[in-house]
Amino acid sequence: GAATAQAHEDSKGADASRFLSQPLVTSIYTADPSAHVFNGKIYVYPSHDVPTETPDDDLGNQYAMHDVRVLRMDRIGGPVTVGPVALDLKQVPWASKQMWAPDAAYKNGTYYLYFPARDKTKDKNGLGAFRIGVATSKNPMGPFKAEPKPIPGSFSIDQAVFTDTDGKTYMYFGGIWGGQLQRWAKGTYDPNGSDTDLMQDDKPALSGKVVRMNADMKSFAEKPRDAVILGEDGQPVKGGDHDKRFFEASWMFKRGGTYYYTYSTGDTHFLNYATGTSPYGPFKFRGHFLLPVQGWTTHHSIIENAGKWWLFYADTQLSNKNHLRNAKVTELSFNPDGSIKTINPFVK
Ligand code: FUB
Repeated sequence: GAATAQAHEDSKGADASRFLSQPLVTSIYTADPSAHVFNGKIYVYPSHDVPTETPDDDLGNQYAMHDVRVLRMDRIGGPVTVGPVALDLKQVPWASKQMWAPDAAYKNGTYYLYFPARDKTKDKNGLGAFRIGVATSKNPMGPFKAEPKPIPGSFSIDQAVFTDTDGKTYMYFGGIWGGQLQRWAKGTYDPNGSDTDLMQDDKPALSGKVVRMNADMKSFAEKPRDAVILGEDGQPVKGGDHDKRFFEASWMFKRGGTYYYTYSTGDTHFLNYATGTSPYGPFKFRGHFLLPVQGWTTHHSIIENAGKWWLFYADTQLSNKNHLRNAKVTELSFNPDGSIKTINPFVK
């Protein structure tokens, strides 16, 4: 509406010429863009960032999103349509606040929207536990109708749903610090647990999670497993290795027979990739593919379209504020050995 259309004018943006690519849209703030090709069109399911007085903290309380709006384009580089509200937090019976990074999937005539939000419990900080919800629609732009409860057995944030070439669907999810993954290290939720990580720098880092979905696309077929990332020494990456270890923002894609597990390193602001021969991993660490953007968070998706590979990502060009981000897209290229050419989000 008019209020959000004006939002970016309240803040001073950065010099546009410094950036490799420009925002997909400027009428609303968008982040964590999950892109998909449905029926030949490109749909992006981003977080819809909103202004807030809440100051920045390590829990991410400044990310106060309360609805989802979908972006659509006929081709990359073409005009982008901003959809109406596709799902509002108020329509989700179990959720209290912070509707974060969404994703979507299609199966048998139905579109599925997945999203994390805090439930109505209270932890030591007076905040809910993150859970993952699902909502359905016959239209990729919504409106979506939410299930009354979160996905049973789901927790933490940043789910990404991947359907393999054999038709099996997997959800990758999790995030440490504000995403609470560390509070699930023993299998159940500790509402008094750490606000950051396990604080065991020389032990294996916390892993993101991977779980196969049932055919209903609304439930897990098994207990979530660890998506383990192995370093050059063949051992799981250590908790203290902040340039390599998983923080949040899982995204899986398959190229040839190789599974690319991609993720953010959070406090060191890299997008990394690790590859394997199974959707469950383990995944060998390969490197960074996006250097730090302007802004604290970095969260992306990768798709193939019109014979090329594309990286959707976000920065804070329009606002210069961590919680008011703008999604972007740029081409992603591979070397003959399958490694990804590292992208610098700034003009050299
Ligand atoms: O957008 C809110 C949170 O910040 C996301 O869930 C994380 O990936 C980070 O971008």
